Amino acid sequence: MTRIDHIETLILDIPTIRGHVLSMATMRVQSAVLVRVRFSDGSEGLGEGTTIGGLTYGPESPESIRSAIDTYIAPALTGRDADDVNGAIHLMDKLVRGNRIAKAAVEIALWDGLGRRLGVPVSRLFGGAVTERMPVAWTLASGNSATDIDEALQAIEARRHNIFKLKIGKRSVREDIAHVARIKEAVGDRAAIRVDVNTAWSLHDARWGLRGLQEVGCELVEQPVPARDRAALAELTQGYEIAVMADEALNGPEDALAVTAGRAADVLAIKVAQSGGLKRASEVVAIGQAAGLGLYAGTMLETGLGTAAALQLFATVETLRWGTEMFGPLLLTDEILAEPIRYADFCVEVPKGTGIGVTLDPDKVAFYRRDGGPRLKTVAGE
Ligand code: MUC
Ligand code: MG
Repeated sequence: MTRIDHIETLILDIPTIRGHVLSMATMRVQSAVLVRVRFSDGSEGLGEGTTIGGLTYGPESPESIRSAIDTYIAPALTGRDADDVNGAIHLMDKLVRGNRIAKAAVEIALWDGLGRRLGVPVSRLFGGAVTERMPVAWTLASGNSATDIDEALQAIEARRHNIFKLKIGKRSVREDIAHVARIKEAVGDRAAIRVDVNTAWSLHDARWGLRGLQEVGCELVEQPVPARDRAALAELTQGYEIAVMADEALNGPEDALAVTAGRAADVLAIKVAQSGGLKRASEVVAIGQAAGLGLYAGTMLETGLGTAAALQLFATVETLRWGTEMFGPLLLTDEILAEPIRYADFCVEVPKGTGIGVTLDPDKVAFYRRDGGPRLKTVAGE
């Protein structure tokens, strides 16, 4: 029997190509937690658990993800059967409450190791890929309409993206609607425009906001109101034509069940990290499918590693009608994979190869690891 021998973690701090202005924080650095699992037969598995904007987005930080793994998860899993990924998932759920991103990072590394040992991609472990490429959105979040328009037009021209998610919620509703209108007017019918409010609006703001957004041709609004307020999400979903997508409200299958039962979204943004791993994300997919909701593959702005893992799962989903936002590596100033994920013709390509299908560039990992040099300053809540 192959056993789990050793689990190690590190944090990488990689600058972003520009300030990424969200309603709750401005990101200038992305901090990714990488996991390497070594197995008794000499094989290895890699995983990633990443969040956004320190603790401004959700309850886990890069530091808490790392310490949950080092202190609680790694000792519990060491010595266990390497191929028993389901057993590891159950044990993590039993021993560790919450901490979904930490669990996801380890679980991805276990699937990666299993795929490599079997000589198959992780998509095969989830029933097989139904596609090799998926539409990929880009997030316009420079904080400035003119810069966002330039970015959008360049992406359309390069045939890289024709779906844009605008980050709003930091300014007044009126200013945000004017910003969305300017961008929609500039791109016309060449691109779809969606927005993400990252929970910044009250229900009252959101009533005005959704009416304004649908009038200016925005097709979808993501998480306009706080995550816990499912009743407000339900009212908005049922009261407006514009599609309402749940993101922060969705932390795993239990939330997916509550959101669908409460008719509190038209679309589910499924994030591997937020769901608690590939398996739990696949359960969210199944609940969304059974409820007849729209499905969208969301990101936590992971590096190529976490992005590749997510692509392995989402490639197995026939009903990803709203596409993906698997663009994390493109927001970073540097590539940590030996072979980057490919983007072409408005799509992201699923990496080929065994496991999650990617390998790291060791020099880049050495360069960006936090404990190997001075910590880059993360700007949050600006
Ligand atoms: C989020 O809330 O969806 C995803 C894309 C992006 O730009 O930010 C993330 C977070
Ligand atoms: Mg979101």
